[in-house]
Amino acid sequence: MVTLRIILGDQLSQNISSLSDFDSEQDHILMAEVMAEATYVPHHQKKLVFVFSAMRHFAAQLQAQNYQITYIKLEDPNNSQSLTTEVQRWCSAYSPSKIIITESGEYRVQEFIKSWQELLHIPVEIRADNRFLCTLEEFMQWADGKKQLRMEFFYRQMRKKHQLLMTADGLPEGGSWNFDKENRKPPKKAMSFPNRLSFPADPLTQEVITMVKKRAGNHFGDIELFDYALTNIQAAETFKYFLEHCLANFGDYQDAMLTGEPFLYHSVISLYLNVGLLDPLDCCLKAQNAYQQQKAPLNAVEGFIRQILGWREFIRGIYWLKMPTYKQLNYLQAYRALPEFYWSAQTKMNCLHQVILQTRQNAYSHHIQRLMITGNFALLAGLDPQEVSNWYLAVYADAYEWVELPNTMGMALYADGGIVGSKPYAASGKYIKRMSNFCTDCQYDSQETIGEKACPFNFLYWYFLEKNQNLLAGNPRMTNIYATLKRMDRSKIEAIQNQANNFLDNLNF
Ligand code: FAD
Ligand code: DLZ
Ligand code: SF4
Repeated sequence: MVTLRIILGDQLSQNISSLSDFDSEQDHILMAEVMAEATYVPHHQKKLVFVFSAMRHFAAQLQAQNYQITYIKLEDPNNSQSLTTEVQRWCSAYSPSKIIITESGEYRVQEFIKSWQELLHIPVEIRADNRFLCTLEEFMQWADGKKQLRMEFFYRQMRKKHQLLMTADGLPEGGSWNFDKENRKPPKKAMSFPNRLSFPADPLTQEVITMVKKRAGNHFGDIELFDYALTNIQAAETFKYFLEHCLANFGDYQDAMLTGEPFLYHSVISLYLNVGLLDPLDCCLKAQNAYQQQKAPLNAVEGFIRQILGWREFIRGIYWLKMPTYKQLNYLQAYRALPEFYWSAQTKMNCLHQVILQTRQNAYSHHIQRLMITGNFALLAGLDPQEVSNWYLAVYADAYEWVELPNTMGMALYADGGIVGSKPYAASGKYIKRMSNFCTDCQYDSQETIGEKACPFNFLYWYFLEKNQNLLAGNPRMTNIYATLKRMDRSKIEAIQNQANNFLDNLNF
């Protein structure tokens, strides 16, 4: 009797739990490209090319090793365009005795997978996703009974569990768990960055590009110049290049932002990690090795490992701990519609213009651009968290709800009231001026708070603090800033409010 193994578009790893005991005599794999997954948010065209082409490359790799596999292309005439009905169609034709699948990364998908057993009258075994460094049970146990969940303490536990950057005495390498204060340097005047590896589209990818243009050509994003890695081998080459050419400077300039330099020293591997083309533990071990061989300093290596071992795992744990209600949270009662310029990039605010332009070109922007430019603006302007979340889910090649949602709702918008972060990441134009060169070419003046040339981040910053003081002033981490607001002249506050209201009423003009 046949066992059907299902592989989803972000499960492209041969070591995944659903394939662990594959029996080449009996078992069969099903993979399906479906419009339902391509359009539940209007994914960036490059993201669609990446997912579909990586799926096809993975299927070809399995076929070359004689795995029995059915691969449904988006344009197959019988494709019903939904995952559930494609599984149903295969089961009606071949009557498998059992279905095996690895749990989905998204609550939405996991819910319909759970319905299959009853719907299809076939046993469905849903296996834990073995591509993470912390199991969900382990995270739930860690979180149980804690008043506050803080990434830093979770991260220390993960460091000990995986023996990463630990001395033989069980202490953190270099005497400290976290070297963040040595990172976060502003960009220097003349900086040069290593070129990136480029993988020009092969015929298989060309076919996918043509298909995506036809089926989703109205979605956001440039499709031309697609050159992301599409196989585990190419992704490993990309990561090796990062280790050799970027890691040493990663820590220092992690938060810097520059016009025309979307990648700086970042790894640009999240899209590969999230679909299974790279393994997170392997990446951490290789980064540790670079430190041990004195190829990169501790602040860079610890900072990099913390992102993967700490933040990535913590964020996933929060998602599964708090869903489905997490998605509805709106602690700051923010209801303003997402302005049109998040799609068009047409705004006089140069920082937003540059970041949205890079997003349109690459389906990528680095963490501080997501957090302190597009996210910070959305926070200060009171944009609706669900609209903002859907935007982030659509525009980035690495976006899947398990990782996108807590980053957006929690870290960027404080819509969860402090589950992910201890205070809102609100900042004025002065921060952006210090960490980037965006302000040099802006029509606004980052030093001005009121008046025609005033930087919107400046007046929106104070407007935001004033508007939300009932919810935020009691936060001990915000005592100083509220003390400054309290000392501010009432007439200045009123001028700021007028300017902010006028600006927000005209966001789309
Ligand atoms: P690097 O800066 O080189 O970092 C290395 C790796 O660490 C990343 O590849 C990523 O896997 C991991 N990492 C770093 N920060 C985080 C974080 N906060 N959460 C989870 N993993 C992290 N990341 C996604 O993978 N998918 C998303 O949909 C996503 N949405 C985000 C939305 C917002 C509003 C914000 C503020 C952050 C979001 N992030 C998301 C986290 C982070 O911005 C990206 O992981 C990172 O920019 C990817 O670029 P990189 O691979 O060059 O990362
Ligand atoms: C993101 C995505 C897209 C665009 N298309 C497909 C698809 O056609 N078939 C598929 O199996 N998976 C796709 N995916 C990934 C799923 O949406 C993904 O499994 C969920 O987002 C869970 O993380
Ligand atoms: Fe952005 Fe203000 Fe700087 Fe302009 S002046 S780039 S709006 S921070």
